[in-house]
Amino acid sequence: MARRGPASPTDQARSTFRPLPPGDVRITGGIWQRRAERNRVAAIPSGLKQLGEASNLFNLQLAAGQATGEPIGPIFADSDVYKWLEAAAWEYGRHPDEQLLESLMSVVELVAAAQDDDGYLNSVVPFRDGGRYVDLPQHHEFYCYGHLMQAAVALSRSAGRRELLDVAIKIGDHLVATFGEDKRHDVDGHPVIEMALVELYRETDNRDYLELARYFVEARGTGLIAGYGRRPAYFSDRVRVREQTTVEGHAVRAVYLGAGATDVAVELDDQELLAALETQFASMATEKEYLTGGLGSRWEGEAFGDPFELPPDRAYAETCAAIGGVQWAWRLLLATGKADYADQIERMLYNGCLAGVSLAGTEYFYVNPLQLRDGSLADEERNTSTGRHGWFGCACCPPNVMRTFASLEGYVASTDPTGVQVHQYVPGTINAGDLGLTVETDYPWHGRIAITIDRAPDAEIAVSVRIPSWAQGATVDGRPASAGGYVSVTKVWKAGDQLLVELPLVGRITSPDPRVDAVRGCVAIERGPLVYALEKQDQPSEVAPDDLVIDADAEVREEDRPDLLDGVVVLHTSGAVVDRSTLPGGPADHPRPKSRTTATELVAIPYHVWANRGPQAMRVWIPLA
Ligand code: FUB
Ligand code: ZN
Repeated sequence: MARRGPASPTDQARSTFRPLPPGDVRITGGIWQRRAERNRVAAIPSGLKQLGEASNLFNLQLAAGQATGEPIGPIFADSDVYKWLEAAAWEYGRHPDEQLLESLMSVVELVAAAQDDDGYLNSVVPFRDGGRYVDLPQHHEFYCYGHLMQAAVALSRSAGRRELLDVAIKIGDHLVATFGEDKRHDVDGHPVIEMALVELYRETDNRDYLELARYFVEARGTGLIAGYGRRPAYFSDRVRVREQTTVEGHAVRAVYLGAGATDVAVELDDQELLAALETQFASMATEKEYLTGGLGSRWEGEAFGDPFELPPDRAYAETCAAIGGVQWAWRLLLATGKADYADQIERMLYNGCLAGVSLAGTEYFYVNPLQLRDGSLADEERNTSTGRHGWFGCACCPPNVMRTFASLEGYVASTDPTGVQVHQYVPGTINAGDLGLTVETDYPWHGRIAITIDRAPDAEIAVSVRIPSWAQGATVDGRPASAGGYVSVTKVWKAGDQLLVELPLVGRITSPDPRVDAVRGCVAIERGPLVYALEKQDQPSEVAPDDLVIDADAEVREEDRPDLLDGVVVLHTSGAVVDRSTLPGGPADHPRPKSRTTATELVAIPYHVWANRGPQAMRVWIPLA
């Protein structure tokens, strides 16, 4: 059985770094371990229950001829089942549990029974819309296939079970026979099939799947999806992928496409395509990404906005988009070896993704704004003023979080011919061939990271550590290390040797680009990789953050709070409360005379734990006094 995690390039692929196989990295403590454990113990079991209650499993029973009635839920309901299966499969690999395998295999059996003889599989479309592939842009048939293939690969890699892989292969062969330049020339409205087909190729060695993935990437941007009520940009279909310079349209679609196209570029050594994808990612990161790593500012179309259109209160920043951003960044990191991508993964994981799930692990945010106003109207279930939910009518995010938490180890480290690279700092062990490391740290709360060599080859080998771009003043073994990049220490290591990385974890004040009009005149507080937020309940007299301003030269003081929100470092700074009664009437957006303010302390918690004591007013960007 191949020992591979998600997104592992083949040996022939042009990839600077290679991921470590599952099991070679273990996370033994800290935030990630705690979240992953709750995912295992609480979220994954509750996810299966939700799939039953929301009728996703019933739909598959219908398709399998085991029930009668009409399918229920969104057209892409099957994808939630497949994402859950992927989560359960990776989790089984981390923690073999026969009961989990049994329940997951019973779902696999149902999925297999729902498949048509020629490979077609969908439990909703044929029942509801009278035929296969009649509306590919909207019907998500390939999207569902893609998630099934990813689950099948996960199950094959983590448990050596082929049952779902056989279903995936049948779908893959059916797609190869049906779609392509000289066959039906068409693509799905929602990417994911691209990265899934590349993974299926990696798992089966069948190059037809890689060729089909390449075809789907190349066919995009040729106007195939025009005319369905939405403009091509929504579907990332306005510009060919290799000619595109930014991200646009529906955010999850765009980042999944970026990730899949990167897989294709790496496997085919297509440097032109890879360069285009790097340009697109850079444009996203500098012009269209929230401080939290959140992606997609528009509710309308769940889409990227124009450059610098990043309103904090109306931010959409879907949890799935941050997850897709991590997947894309990881692929670019492996392909190029550039530390910026690991920085991005860190930002997205610690803020945009983590905020999407409750500390308990079983409630989720669909959208992740950077501000919730006091008394915000709970107009619909996605609005954060309704709190996190156990599931949604459109439940794309919850099982996406589950599969991410079940495969977190994959993002920690990698190898190249010179040695091992440590990208993310978590307590645990890293094994890369003859080299074994133990990492001890309380990061992201404290900046000391001690890496002890447990085993080493009898030859020179490099241990490379990432110095994040915010880490001005970092040291490695006491020597200054520049922020942004890797520091490599190459030598003949002996068991017991240590490498000490010290990252300066101090509160810092961040100013936005002046072109982000929505937060002009505001600043945010960050500490290490964490973005901080003011939540109403922590402020003196529980003043709503809407009424708070921050001192321009505010000093930031920190306080360890092991008792609060799973244990956090709280930040204190100074500012003032605006006295509403001194504000004149008249239109809110007219210039106003100075209002009276009263000095106060501001108390900030990590953004990712907000709304764990009930939804309440919160803000990341704070107006300067
Ligand atoms: O269309 C399938 C999923 O539903 C998308 O990825 C999410 O943005 C949500 O719209
Ligand atoms: Zn989602």
